[in-house]
Amino acid sequence: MTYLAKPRLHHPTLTHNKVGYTRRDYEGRISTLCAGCGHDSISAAIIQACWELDIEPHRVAKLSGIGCSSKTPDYFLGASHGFNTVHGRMPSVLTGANLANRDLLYLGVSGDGDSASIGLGQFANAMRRGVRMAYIVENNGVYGLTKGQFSATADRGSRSKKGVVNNDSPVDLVGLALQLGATYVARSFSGDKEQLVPLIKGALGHGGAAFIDVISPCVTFNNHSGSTKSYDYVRQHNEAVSRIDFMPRHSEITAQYAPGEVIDVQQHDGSPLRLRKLHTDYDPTDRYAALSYMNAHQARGEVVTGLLYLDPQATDLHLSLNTSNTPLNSLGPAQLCPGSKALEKLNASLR
Ligand SMILES: Cc1ncc(C[n+]2csc(CCOP(=O)(O)OP(=O)(O)O)c2C)c(N)n1
Ligand code: SF4
Ligand SMILES: [Mg+2]
Repeated sequence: MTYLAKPRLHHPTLTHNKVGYTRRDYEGRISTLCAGCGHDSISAAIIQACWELDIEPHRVAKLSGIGCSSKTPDYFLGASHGFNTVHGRMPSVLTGANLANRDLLYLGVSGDGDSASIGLGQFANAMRRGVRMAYIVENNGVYGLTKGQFSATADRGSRSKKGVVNNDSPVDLVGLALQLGATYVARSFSGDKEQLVPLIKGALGHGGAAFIDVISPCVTFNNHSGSTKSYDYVRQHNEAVSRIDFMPRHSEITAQYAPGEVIDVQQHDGSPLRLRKLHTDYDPTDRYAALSYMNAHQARGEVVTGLLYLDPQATDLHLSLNTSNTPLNSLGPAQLCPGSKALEKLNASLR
């Protein structure tokens, strides 16, 4: 069932993007997730973002762990590189792949169990090191694949489908990403494609560690009253602090907004990004103010969404390690193994 291929035929009049692909070319196999699962909406948003950005599918590497969320890379970007790793281990495999080939765009897809429970250490270190990637957590507050146990992101006081109350404090991945040094941090909702698509585009164009926590309801195990990750709860408590407009590379920003409400930034890939502040008291360029704003609103039961923090001067792991500009997988034997004389010289410089 997991491997249902989609028919390749499609309508000949489908619009092509600048690199000659239709939206269908960014799809994958037919999803086997439950009908209505939030994760499928996130896959649709990723497809839309990559098509609109004119990304050639072979330039993307999509990596995931284990879970319903981690199955989703099979359902989008069927022509891209993919690696379904071990539970909680996606970040280290992504880091290794990124170091070997810096020319690809890295998309990490994970679940709240995958990243906040078993993979918390891996998540933390990838953020801390500034690995250049768009890291998306499809957060439903439960282990969907193993039938609905509370995950580490379940809010204290929230109830399981059978009525059991969660007494543990939640891990807030957005708060952690902010503290650990991620340079693009956002929260969104799978039911808000208008907000999510530009956030994914911004993350793909970012020059460092970009993290998006997407609340993505599990319709089978965590969509009842008493859950804080249900469609109804998030719709009623969603407090968007910002919207972003993401323009294709080299395009001119023409829209006008009230002064003081807008921040224009040039992303790593040259695409202009316009951040519209919806709350005047919110400062998305101040990491610590963002953190305390989030905590204050969270205490009131609000789900703060939007681009929460952005550092346009972001740097990444390659810069801090001073790696070669040529991807390591493209270096020839002479460069990789320059011989004993070069080794002696290097050793002498370290004495
Ligand atoms: C090492 C290891 N431990 C436990 C499991 C069992 N397991 C598979 S998926 C999963 C949780 C998935 O939860 P999450 O990441 O939130 O994804 P979701 O299914 O909710 O999208 C667990 C515990 C496993 N596959 N491997
Ligand atoms: S069990 Fe939950 S997370 Fe898994 S596919 Fe079904 S609705 Fe989605
Ligand atoms: Mg989950």
